[in-house]
Amino acid sequence: MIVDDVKINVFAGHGGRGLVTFSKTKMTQGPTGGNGGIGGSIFIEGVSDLGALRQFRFKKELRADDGQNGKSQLNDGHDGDDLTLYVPVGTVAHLVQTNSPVWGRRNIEIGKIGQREIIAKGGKGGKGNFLFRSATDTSPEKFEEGKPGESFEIRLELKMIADVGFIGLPNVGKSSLLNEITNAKSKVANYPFTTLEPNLGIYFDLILADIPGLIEGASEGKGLGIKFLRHIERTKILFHFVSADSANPISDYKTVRTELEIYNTLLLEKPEHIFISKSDTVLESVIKNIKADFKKLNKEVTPISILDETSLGDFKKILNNLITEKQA
Ligand SMILES: Nc1nc2c(ncn2[C@@H]2O[C@H](COP(=O)(O)OP(=O)(O)OP(=O)(O)O)[C@@H](O)[C@H]2O)c(=O)[nH]1
Ligand SMILES: [Mg+2]
Repeated sequence: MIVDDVKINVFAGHGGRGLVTFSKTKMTQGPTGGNGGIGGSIFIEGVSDLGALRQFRFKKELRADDGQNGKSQLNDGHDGDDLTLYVPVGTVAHLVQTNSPVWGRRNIEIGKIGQREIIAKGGKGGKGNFLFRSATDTSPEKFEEGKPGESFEIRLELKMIADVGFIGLPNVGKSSLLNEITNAKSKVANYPFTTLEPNLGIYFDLILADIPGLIEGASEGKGLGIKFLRHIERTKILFHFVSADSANPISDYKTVRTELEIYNTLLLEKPEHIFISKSDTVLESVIKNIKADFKKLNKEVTPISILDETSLGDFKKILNNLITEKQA
C-alpha cells in the first residue's frame, strides 16, 4: 500500500569547533587555528515516484554530516555534506511542534519535480583562535564551539497534485494509455483492479495521474474504496474514460460521477474531458451512437485507442492545449 503520511526526525549537522593553535615558526608565533566547518543541512526534493515516502517507514532518523573541526595553519574544517530526502510531488511537510527561522509558521509544499526546499539548517562552525587575535592579545587561547544543527520532528503528507487525473471504471484502459504517452510503467492486464495505487506519468510540463478504477460503492469503501478519491480532489482536470465495448457507456459514466459526488460534490465541478476508450474494439457506427447518447447530456466525447495513431495524436493535442493554458 502507498505510504502517504509519515513522521520523521531530521537532524542537521553540528558545526565544527574552532581550533586553538599557534605557528610553529619562532619568528611569528601567532595564532593559526582555523574555523570549524558548517554542519550539513537537510533538504526535501520532489520526484515523480509516488511511492517515495515508503523509504521512511522504517528509517525515521535522518542525519546530515557534521562540519569538521578547524585545522592548523588557518585551514577551516570541511563543511558537512547536505542530505537530500526525495519525496513525491504533492508532499506537504509540516513541523510537528516547534517553530524555526527556516520554517516560520508555514507548511512546505512540494508542487514540482525537482523543487528543493531546506527543512533543517546545519549549525555554524566556531571561530578558530586566529580570528580572536588583536593588538592587545596576540596569543589568544579563545575559540568557539560549533553550533548545533536544527532538528525537528516533521510530518510528510502526500496530497498528490497532478494536473490531470485519469478516472473511470476498472479495466477501461487508463494505465495502458498512460504508459503509451509517458514513460510510466503502470501495470496493465485484462481484469479489474490491476492498478492498486495511483501512478504518475510526465508529459512535458504536465503531471498525469492514473487512478485505480472506481466502482459503484467506492465512496463507501467498495473495491479499492475512497482512498483514491482523496487524490482526485487534488487534480486540476479529470479525464474520464468510458470503454467503447461497454454494454452501457452512459450508465458507466454516471456510476463514476455518482461516487465522486457522494465523496465531495466539488469534484463534479472540476473541468472534465470524456474519452471513449478502446475505440478500436467496436464499429464506427457504435462510436457514433455513443457520441449521440452523450450529446443528449450535452457532453462532448473523444474516441481514443492505443492502437490508433490518429486518436493518440488527438489526445496529445488536448494535452498540448493544457500545457499552453498552464503556461499562460
Ligand atoms: N483493444 C484495445 N485494448 C486496450 C486498449 N487500452 C487498453 N486495452 C486493454 O484493456 C485491458 C485493461 O487495460 P488497463 O490499462 O489495465 O485498464 P485500467 O483502466 O488501467 O484498469 P484498472 O487498473 O483495473 O482500473 C488490458 O488488457 C489492455 O491491454 C485499447 O485502446 N484497445
Ligand atoms: Mg490500471
